[in-house]
Parts: sequence; C-alpha cells; structure tokens
Amino acid sequence: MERIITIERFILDNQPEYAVGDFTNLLYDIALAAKAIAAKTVRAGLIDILGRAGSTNIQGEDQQKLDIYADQIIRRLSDHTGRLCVMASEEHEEIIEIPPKYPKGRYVLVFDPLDGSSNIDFNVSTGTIFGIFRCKDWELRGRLEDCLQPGRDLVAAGYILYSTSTMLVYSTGSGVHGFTLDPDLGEFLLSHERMMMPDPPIYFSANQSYFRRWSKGVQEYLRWLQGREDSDHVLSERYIGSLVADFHRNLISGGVFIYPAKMGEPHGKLRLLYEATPLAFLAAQAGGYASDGTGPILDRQPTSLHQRTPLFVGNKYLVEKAEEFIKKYDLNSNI
Ligand code: FDP
Repeated sequence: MERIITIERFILDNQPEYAVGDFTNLLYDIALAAKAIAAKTVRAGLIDILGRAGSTNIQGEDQQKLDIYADQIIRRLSDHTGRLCVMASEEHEEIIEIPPKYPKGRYVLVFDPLDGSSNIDFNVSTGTIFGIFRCKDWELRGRLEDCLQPGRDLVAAGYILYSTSTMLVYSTGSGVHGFTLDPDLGEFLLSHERMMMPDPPIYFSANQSYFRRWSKGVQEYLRWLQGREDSDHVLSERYIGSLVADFHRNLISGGVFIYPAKMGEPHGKLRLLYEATPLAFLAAQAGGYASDGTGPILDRQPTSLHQRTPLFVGNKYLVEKAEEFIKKYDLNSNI
C-alpha cells in the first residue's frame, strides 16, 4: 500500500536547513488559508456569495466577494504570528504592515488572493498565488523595498488551485511538490512529488482574440506554435483564462502559456510580483522557463508593487523560441 503523507509531515521532513520553524509554520498558515478559501469557493453558489461586492480594486477591476474573503483570510491568519515583517496583496494599493501590537518576523509574503476571479460566476477554476522572500533588514519593520525583490531572491513560491479538487503546489527551491486536499480528512495529501514539465510539450495557451494587437514577433511566434511554416511542433490549444489553471495544466502535461504585451497595454496584463514571479520560480524548479519576451522573469527587479509584465512561461524551448521571434521582429518596434 502507498504511503500517505500529509503536507505538514512533508514540510517538516523537507524544510530547508535555514528554517527554524517560522518558515515551516508560514507554509502551514498558507495551507490553512487554502482550506478556508476552498471551503468558501465550493459553497459560492449556495450562500449567495456570487456577484460583485460593489467595490473596485486599484487596478480598476471589479472586486468580487470571494476576492475580498480570500484576501482577508490570508491577512488574518498571517499578520499576528510573528513570522512576517510585511505583506503585499493584489487587492491593496500599499504594502500591508504588521500591526505594531504584534511581533515582526523575518519573512515577506506577496500574494494574489484569488486569481482568475472573473471566472467565479461560471464555476471555472481559480487560484491563489504566493511568493515568500526574506526580510531585507531584520532590525526594521517591513518596508516597500522588502516586497520589491526579484524572483531570484524568493525562498518559496506556490499556488493553490480551486477546481474539481483543491491542490496546493509549492517549491522551496528543491523541486515542485503538489498536494491534493482530501475533503473528508481536511488534509492536503502528497499527490505529485517532484513535478517536472514533460517534454515534448503538448499545449499552448493564449488568448488569440488579441492577435491583431500583438507585435509582429508575437504574431509570428503564434503561427509557429500553430505548426505553420517551418515548425516541427504541432501543439493543441487550451486557454482557460485563469492563470493558475492554465499554468497547472501545462506543468502536468507540458506546454507554454503566453500573455504578451499588446497595443494599448505595452506591459501586458499580469502582475510581475505576485503572478509572474512566483510562477517563474516554480517553472524553473520544474525544468521550465519564464520570460517577459526579452529575458528571464526571475531577473526582473520590480520597481512598484502592482507593476505588470508580459509573460511567456512553460516549456523552456518554447519560451526561448518566443524570445527568438521577439528579438528578430520587434527589436526596434514599439507596440
Ligand atoms: P482575471 O482577470 O479573471 O483575474 O490575472 C488576471 C487573469 O484573470 C488571469 O488569471 C488570466 O490568465 C487572465 O487574467 C485572463 O485575461 P484575458 O481575459 O485578457 O485573457
């Protein structure tokens, strides 16, 4: 019979050498928040939680009730534990300081509480994305610069996928591991150890309704992905429009997800700090690669919390090919 390993056991057995308990407990806190959000998500249709909450976040997008709930639960589980020095969430314009009445910790949590939230009303998968950095100055309480760190400095990153089952996937820099929530036990159980993106890839994910707004390089790349011209890769297309779900499928089956810059949106749509960077960390750990079209996402130094970036993530060869097309066709052009 196969061994059953809970996430708690796995985190404890695999904690990095520098972890002295805080880091391990921080991952538990995230797993607990995941259970709370998952429980709310499955009841969404039952308790009249669907629909908009009537407020707008700083990106100008409508917030929905589950976004607010997810944001609050992560904050309320994390702000008083003494493990964090600061947080940043997609739903907050400024950094989230740890209230002075609570002790400050050594880690920084950046998160997108409910990604893909425009899908909630349709019962389509959503996700939470998170990244954990070390606090830059342990003497001080958290500051903006603690949050504005490049992906190379992440100590952990992961996501939770709310779908037919709830999955928590994370990495602390030694492989990517996936856990599935057993609703009867209320525990995340190890279901996918050491996930690697399979090669050859079989999917590409892109919202092709933007085709005419993309640069020449991206258009040519799309044609190549579709197997026209000289491509030896014939891929199937799958686009859920929920980043975590699209990334997760490509992680398991092999593929590439792209959300390029487009006319009118020269920096794309996705956020560098709490969407692109954590997924870039996971991709690299799973043998893949993430680029903004010109170079590694992991090398990008964020200059503001809500900065956006074009994103190409997944199979290394396919992402490098995107860089090649962009270099060839777009070098001196602006969109
Ligand atoms: P959403 O607007 O539903 O929150 O990050 C935002 C995001 O979803 C991603 O999850 C998703 O990949 C993307 O936007 C979808 O955008 P398009 O509708 O422009 O394709």
